[in-house]
Amino acid sequence: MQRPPVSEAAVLVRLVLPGDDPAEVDESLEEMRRLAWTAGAEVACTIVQRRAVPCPATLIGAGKVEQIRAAVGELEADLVIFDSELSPTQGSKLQKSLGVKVVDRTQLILDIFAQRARTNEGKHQVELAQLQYILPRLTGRGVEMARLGGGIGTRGPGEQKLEVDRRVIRKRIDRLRAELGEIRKHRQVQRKRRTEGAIGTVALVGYTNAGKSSLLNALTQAGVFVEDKLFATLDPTSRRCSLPGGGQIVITDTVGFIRKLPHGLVAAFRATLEEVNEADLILLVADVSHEGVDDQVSAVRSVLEEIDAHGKPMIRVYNKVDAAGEDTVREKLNLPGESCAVSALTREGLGDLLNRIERYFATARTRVTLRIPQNEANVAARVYEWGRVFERSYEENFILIDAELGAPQLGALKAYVVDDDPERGN
Ligand SMILES: Nc1nc2c(ncn2[C@@H]2O[C@H](COP(=O)(O)OP(=O)(O)OP(=O)(O)O)[C@@H](O)[C@H]2O)c(=O)[nH]1
Ligand SMILES: [Mg+2]
Repeated sequence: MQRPPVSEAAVLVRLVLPGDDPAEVDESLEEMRRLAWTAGAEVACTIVQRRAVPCPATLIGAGKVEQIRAAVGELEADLVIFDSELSPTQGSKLQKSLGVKVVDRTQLILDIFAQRARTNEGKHQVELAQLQYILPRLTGRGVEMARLGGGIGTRGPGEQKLEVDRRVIRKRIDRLRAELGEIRKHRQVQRKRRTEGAIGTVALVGYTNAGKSSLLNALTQAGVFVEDKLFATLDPTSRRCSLPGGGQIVITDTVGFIRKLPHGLVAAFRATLEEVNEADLILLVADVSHEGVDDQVSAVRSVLEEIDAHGKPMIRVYNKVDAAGEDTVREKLNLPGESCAVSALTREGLGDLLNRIERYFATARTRVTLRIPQNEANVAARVYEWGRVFERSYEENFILIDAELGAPQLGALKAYVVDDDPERGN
């Protein structure tokens, strides 16, 4: 993506509440500056307010609103960015009294996503998220719509027009959902084809800018777009990768996560994120050279929880070791759970990573023959769903299935196993 050429000047505002961790506040503000920059705005000044509770009407106090207004005038700022979620009324009140565009974190992220989307699927997902964001914020004044833009047409005042707008938007949302449903089905078919003959699938997930695409490129020569900006990747890319022992896996690069990722966005990106749900193994990629790496890992974990993928087998991959201190890397590797340190740039540690992946699939899957009574079709269906089937034959009233299964699934099907010979290989 080309960063938008017209640079807007922005004032960044943050409300700090008593429970907020100062380090987290600094990091979050720094991230907002990068998000703003990626979207095409330069933060000219940052204003922080400490308050015991948020002001219901405008989030920050009236005095602070005045101070921001003065700063906007002095700096000739085009917009004010809030490092907090604004309610619909707070947003419109602030916009009215400040006289310039007011955007919150969610809108900023949505704006970047809208600029980044290339494929039909990506564009549909972003539009769905935007419309879901706009719907509760529609007011008779129509200012809100104008500030988001996004192909829905210009707004006129009047309640009647508003109702029409709502209806049009709801219809469009239904339409997008239906189309995304179709895309999902198509994706499932593609996924099946893509993974044929592979011993497993691996998804790269992680904070935005952690180096997921760089890692995919380093492992597979995929030639995926890499950039030192946030959300370089929106659409998943899958590539085959050979393991040292000769087996092949399919690795998928996905959209990056960020803390406080808008909920609507996660829901809208369901088709894309299904690549993560469907993977056998997750590589949680983290930028170990980044100060806030632990917070970034927790943010990724919460998104994984949100999409119900947190229970999946996972290896933490600390990337960018070339740019990090040895002590930091050692400390991270000592944290509980399997982890390794790599550099997509210098290729350090990639061999170790591939060995770990190989070991996972070798220990995790066993090839067996199952003998299932023909009237227990649901059991046979489960084998297909859980494992990789090599052959199926019939013997009197039984179905014989030669398949490879993971340990937990094998446990559940133990009663049907007739031949357990891991030496047979794959
Ligand atoms: N020093 C160093 N930089 C790296 C390494 N891997 C990636 N980078 C840089 O980090 C930046 C982000 O890399 P990407 O691969 O685009 O990161 P990503 O996780 O795919 O990011 P999104 O798609 O935005 O979520 C780029 O500028 C890369 O050149 C590494 O091992 N070492
Ligand atoms: Mg990427």
